[in-house]
Amino acid sequence: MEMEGWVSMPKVELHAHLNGSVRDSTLLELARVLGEKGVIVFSDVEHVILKNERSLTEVFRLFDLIHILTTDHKIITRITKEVIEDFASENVVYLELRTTPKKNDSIGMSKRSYLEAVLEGIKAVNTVNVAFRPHNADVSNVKRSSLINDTCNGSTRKKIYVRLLLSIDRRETTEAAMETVKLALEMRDLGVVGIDLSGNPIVGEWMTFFPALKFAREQGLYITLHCGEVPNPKEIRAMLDLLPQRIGHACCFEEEEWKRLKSLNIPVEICLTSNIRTNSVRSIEVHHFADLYNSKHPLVICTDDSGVFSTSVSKEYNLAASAFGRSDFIGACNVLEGGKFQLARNAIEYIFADDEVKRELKEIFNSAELDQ
Ligand code: 6MZ
Repeated sequence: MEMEGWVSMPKVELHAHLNGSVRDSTLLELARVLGEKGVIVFSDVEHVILKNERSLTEVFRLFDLIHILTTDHKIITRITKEVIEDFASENVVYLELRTTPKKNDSIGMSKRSYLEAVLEGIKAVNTVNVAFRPHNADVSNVKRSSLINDTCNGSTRKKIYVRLLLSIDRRETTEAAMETVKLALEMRDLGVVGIDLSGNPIVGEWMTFFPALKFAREQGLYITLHCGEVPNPKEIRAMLDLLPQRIGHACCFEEEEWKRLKSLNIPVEICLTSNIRTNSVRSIEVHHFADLYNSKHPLVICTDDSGVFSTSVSKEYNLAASAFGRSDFIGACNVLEGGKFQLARNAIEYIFADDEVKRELKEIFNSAELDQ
């Protein structure tokens, strides 16, 4: 299938970090402004933003820079709006966007006010209709009847479902992690559905985050964990024992952990470009996507950080289809099996939303397929 085919196909994105999905043009604009204010030296950061190849360590250094650029509430609102519009423009019809609520006393930012700025960004989206509140929260806010397009004032507009996951950064303390979980619980009616554990995988101890994650799980929040982005068998086993509803990456699993993952049938968020660029996986030829796909393990193709890795969901599908479709490949698999849309459609089962949303998404896929 050509690239346009992947772009026009409806898609579900379940692993996207807000600050990793910012357009380069926006980052450069923000850097220029801070350069003029003398906060940073623009020429020093320009090449860092535009660089393509990055090790995992460099990626986390880049995040520190991005966080300086996106510090205030207004900018958080702006990037949220842009990121959602960018995903919608390539026909993502359901997006779970994750972000780490940040506290910054010097500018009067609390985790709550950070999240409120994100919610403002969702409301500011104007190229597409956004359904972000769970159905049972406020029915009037959600246009339930329509498929991919909503008719608004006589004109037809696209629609995207957005749900939020709050990330705990591995640099955080137990108390900070717990604060994030409590915030998620308070903001459930506003589209916050779950908790993610992310951040530099070589930083922090599992036991620091465990109390907050356990509490989140007990309270019925969905959980997804960055798991095995670097080798750490003990942590991987502890993570699987928590029975998260999904995990991200699963790059550095040994035989034992594979068996456990497969027996638990936990869906894996696969981020091909990210894994290759950061060297978590040596090359696409040995990527575990093929093994998981061939053993029919639940998986979903995602971007991770579309800005940082200059990718898109469509590009990730294209990469999977072209790389794993090659017959000379050890782990060859036909990503188009079951029809062009099947792999993307499978992701509906793993979303953190109710059956009503799943039903609507299936209809969106069906009608798009009929239009082919
Ligand atoms: C682990 C990652 C990540 O939350 O500020 N993040 N964590 N592994 C990855 N693989 C490359 N990519 C992104 O978005 C940026 C934050 O997401 C996490 C990191 O904690 C990063 O600081 P937010 O919106």
